[in-house]
Amino acid sequence: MVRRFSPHVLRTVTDLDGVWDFAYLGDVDPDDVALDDLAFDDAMAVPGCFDATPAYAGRRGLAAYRTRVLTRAGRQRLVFDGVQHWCRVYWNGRPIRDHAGGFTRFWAETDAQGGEAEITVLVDNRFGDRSPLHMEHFDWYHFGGISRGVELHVLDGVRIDGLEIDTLSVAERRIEVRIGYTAETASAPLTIECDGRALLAESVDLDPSGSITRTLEIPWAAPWSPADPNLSLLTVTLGEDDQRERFGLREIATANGRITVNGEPVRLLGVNRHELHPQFGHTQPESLVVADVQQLRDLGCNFVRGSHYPMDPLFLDLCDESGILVWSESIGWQYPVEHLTDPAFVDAQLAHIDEMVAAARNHPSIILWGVLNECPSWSEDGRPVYAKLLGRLRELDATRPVTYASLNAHDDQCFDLVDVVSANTYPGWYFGGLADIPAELDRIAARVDALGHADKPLIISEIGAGAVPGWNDAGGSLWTEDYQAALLATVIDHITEGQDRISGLGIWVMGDFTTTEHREMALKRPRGLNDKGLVDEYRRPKQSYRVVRERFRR
Ligand code: ADA
Repeated sequence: MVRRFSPHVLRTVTDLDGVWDFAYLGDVDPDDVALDDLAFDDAMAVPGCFDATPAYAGRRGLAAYRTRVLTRAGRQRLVFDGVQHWCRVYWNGRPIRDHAGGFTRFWAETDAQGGEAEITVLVDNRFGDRSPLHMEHFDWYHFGGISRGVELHVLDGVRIDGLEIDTLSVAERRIEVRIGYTAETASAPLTIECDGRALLAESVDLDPSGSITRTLEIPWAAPWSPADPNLSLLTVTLGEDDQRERFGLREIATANGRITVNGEPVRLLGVNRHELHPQFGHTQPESLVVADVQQLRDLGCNFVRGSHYPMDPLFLDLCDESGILVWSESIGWQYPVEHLTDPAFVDAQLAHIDEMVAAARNHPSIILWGVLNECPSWSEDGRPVYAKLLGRLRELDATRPVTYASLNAHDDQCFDLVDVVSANTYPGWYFGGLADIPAELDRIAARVDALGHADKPLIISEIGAGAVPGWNDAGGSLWTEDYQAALLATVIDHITEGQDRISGLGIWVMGDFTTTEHREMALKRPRGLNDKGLVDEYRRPKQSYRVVRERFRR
């Protein structure tokens, strides 16, 4: 797992990224698999998506990955940063964890003697009950595999399970630190250091599992802001275990229709970003992440929406360093009402939200949590699910506003449930022409205000047009780069110069990306790609890139 700091110095951590043994099993029930009978006749990169490789392109089925590791005796914690999209993890042939839902960190644990151990992971990229969060008709291709990094952590009697750092007051440089742990001893020494300075050293009494909370002051630390993204590094040791987290002192709030960072209103200008690539699927090689952040900065974006699932930890690290503000969203795309009212789906969403927040909450760049992109927020049956998921986000993290991207702001029934109202709309593309864009944006703003939400920030969370790279004609018709550039110029000009109510813009979308195999969707997507990108799928700029860059930088 590549990060911009080392989360552990004392803990024994083995990086398991590399090339693992691989077997594609196809349409097989994981409960019927006998590991001893498997013929591992191939090899696969970890992290990687098997169906993004030529040999398994387009396949949906079960696959097996296997590796071996030399370990010492102790509690073995296998940490996965994301597996697409259902998996069963085995330690020396014994199943130790099932997990559903990609894009989030989870771990599988067991006690073991030292020596060589065999790790096997069955990975399933099919749609169905095992993975209620994934549906075929989404507008992106769900690649399968161990798509993010894997590590083996070996732990002893006291282990740190989580470290949360919240800013209590920027003015007073005060933070709250919460340490989640599991312990086999009744007490242990605790130390906390920040930026190399000792803050605390004491002995703490421990329960078998629990949490320790301390309020601390870091008077030397400069606040984090988009213009000046100062970061601090906090180190906790508890017994023999340690954990380090990077964070920034900053407060996010909403006031007078704007999001504020440390009390300063910001207008969000940015793009939506998918983590997809024709050759790597959902896997994000470091060079790709670095290139994406370079382009966001070059465009002059101060904002990115992670559409429509939690982003790679390295991407978030680089946003922390660049001062780019992030909307972090749990997985979702136009789930029908029947899905939302299924208790198994709601449980899976809640577990996924818990994992998203646990993995990402210390990133100062994240200013907004989101759920359920374009789901039935217009329906009576959908509303309780919105209330439940948004409520869970608030319970987990009271320091950030919550939102969701509405499919149709004109009949939405859930805007009262959020801190920030967000609307997706495609004037000039799915309806109307270029001339209709200002009126549609104004109409959305007027409805939100008329509902009594004039004090809430309003983000146009998606707007855009398809452009086949290199395609132009004399008439500037739909699908040309000319038309896309003209549409985005009209949008940005209206938001930045025409009216002041809209507090944020997320252009759909940063880069072209592979769409689903679902026929109905694929027939609307030339080249099998959603091509509303400012850059193509290999990050080559279209005309719109220059038009947006010029305006965002103004
Ligand atoms: C929706 C959706 C996006 C994408 C977009 C489009 O707004 O949220 O994921 O599918 O439409 O390109 O039509």
